Order: sequence, then C-alpha cells, then structure tokens
Amino acid sequence: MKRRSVLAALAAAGLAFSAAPGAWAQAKYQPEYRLSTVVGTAFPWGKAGERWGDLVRQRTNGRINIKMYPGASLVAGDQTREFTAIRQGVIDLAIGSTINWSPQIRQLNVFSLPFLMPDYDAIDALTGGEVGKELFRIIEKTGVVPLAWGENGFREVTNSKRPLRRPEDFKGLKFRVVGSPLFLDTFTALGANPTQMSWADAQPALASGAVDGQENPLTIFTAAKLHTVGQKNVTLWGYVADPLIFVANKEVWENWSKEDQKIVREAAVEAGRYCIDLAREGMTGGDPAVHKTIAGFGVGIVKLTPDERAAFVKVTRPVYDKWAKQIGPDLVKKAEGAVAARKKKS
Ligand code: X2X
Repeated sequence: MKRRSVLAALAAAGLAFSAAPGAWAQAKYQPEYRLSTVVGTAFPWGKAGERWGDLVRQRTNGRINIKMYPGASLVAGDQTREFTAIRQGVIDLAIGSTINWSPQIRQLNVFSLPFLMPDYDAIDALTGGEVGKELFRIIEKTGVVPLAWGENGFREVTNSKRPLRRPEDFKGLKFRVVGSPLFLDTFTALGANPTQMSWADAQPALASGAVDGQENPLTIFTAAKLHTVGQKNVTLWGYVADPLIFVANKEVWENWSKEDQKIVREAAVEAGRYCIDLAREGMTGGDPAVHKTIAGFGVGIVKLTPDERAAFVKVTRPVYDKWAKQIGPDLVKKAEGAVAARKKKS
C-alpha cells in the first residue's frame, strides 16, 4: 500500500472508531424514559418529578426525555411492587418512598421506627450521614442506582371519629396503613384495627367510611383534600417520616454516557432539594401556615404535650425493639447516634 493510502485508511479507521462508540451509545438511548411516582404534580413529590424531568431534558438537549407516570400506574397502583419493577426494567426511573420499598429492602424500615426522628434535623442527620450512605450502598447492591434524597414528610394521623390525644383514643378505630408490615404492628400496638392498602384504594375507602383514618404528611392531606373524605381530626405526633429516593434502573443508567449520567444525577440532587423545601414549607414556626390552612377547612388539630407524646413512645416501644432487630441492630444504633449528635438548624 502506498503511504498516502495507508494514511487514508488509518484516517478512515480512526473516523470509524471515533464515530462508532457515540453512534452505538446513541442507539441505546430510548425515545422515552418512564419515571414512576405515587402522587402527581399537586404534591411536592410529583412537582419534584416534573422538575427532574425538565432539568434533564433541557441539559441533555432532549437526548433524555423523561415522562412521569404518577399513581404508581406502571405497577397498576400497587406501590409496594414499584421497587421490583425498577429492578426488572418495567420502570426506568423512580422517586419512591422508603416505606413503599421497605418490603424489598428491610433496612429502609429504619425511617418508620416510631419516634426515632423528633425533627427535620434528625431526618437530615440520617439521609445526609453514614446511615444514608449505607442505605444507598444496599440499594446499589440490588442493581438499582440511587441518586438523591427527597422527602414526603412527617406522617400525621387523621380520622373521622374523634380527636386523638392518648393511645386509648385509638381503640377500635379502623386505619388504612401503608405497605410495610411495621405499620400494622404500630397501629395494632395502639389498639386500632389497621388494614394495609395502596394510596389509590385509600381514598375511596376513606370516602365510604370503610376505614376511619389514615396517616400521611400534611402536604398529602391538603393536596388530596382529605377533609372532604371525612378526615376532620388531625393529630400532630410526628411519629415517622418518609424520605423519598431518586433512582435509575441499572441497565438504563449504564447505557448513558458519563456526561449524561452526571447531568441526571445533578438534576436529581437539585430536584430533591426542591422537594424537601416544598415538603417543609409552611410547616414550622409558631403558627405554621399549613396548620392554619387545615384548620380553615374545619379540621380540628391536636398538638401533643411532651407528656402526651411520651405515652405514645411508650406504647409503641415494643414495635420499635422488634423491628430494630429485623432492620439490623448496628444500623439502628448508627441511626440513633446520628440523631443524638444532630446539628440543630431549625
Ligand atoms: O401511600 C401513601 O400513604 C403515600 C402516598 O404517602 C406513600 O406512597 C408512602
């Protein structure tokens, strides 16, 4: 081969090499990526999903096009199957509650230990510290890529029958609870009758009176207008809070370029921050705006005194101890240590 044609051949080969990986990678990009959430854009959770999608679309110039499927619709509303569906690739991306994924990852139950986290700083101490890192490592080991934390919020208890101030007040009331068996134990310890059901089923069950009450963050209460389904009593007991986790299916993640992975991860962190801010907006201070809004709906709000709170801590302690063993005593110790050492911001 003449020198010129060798050079030409090398150049052609070089071109082919430099073009091929890009083209190969691009071919693996899907026209749409399906993002699962339980609730839609009326809620901080859904707003965060929308924000994540918008940021990613803009910053990748449309290479990654995220479409949100609220109502856990990709798993026919059965939010406790969401995590499995992400692993299987039925769902590409998700922002999920630690509660809904607890049936598959028992360590996520740590956030549902009654009265472990007394305030927002305690949530931050867990998600932002060693406990959060360890949970992300556990998720990663299952083949799902964790990207950022968000927040659903402190779950306050509501019902249609009466104000709840003491554990005895729960006696005989029917409660809809979420998908981790820990919640069945907590409400049983209180003397109530808990039934596990999805969020989709919860609203008609409240409306028909099939159940008397439920527990959810106040942002869910207001956006879902739970006062219109008989929920006239709210007790602020702050017994548990559920953080949200932004994740990607591993195969989807690995088919993206490093540059796009960075964009998706940073956008998740930003949308997560936005979610946490929205989840906490109007919740703190002497006369929180959200409490006023809910009182304006004709709903009675019970705020517990320290002694009243202590009575709930005591009654639910056996549940805490039982589940601490299932979650892993080391992780729970780490969580308790982080809460005790937390920095007070609020
Ligand atoms: O089902 C619920 O209560 C909700 C919406 O808060 C969760 O998905 C955990």
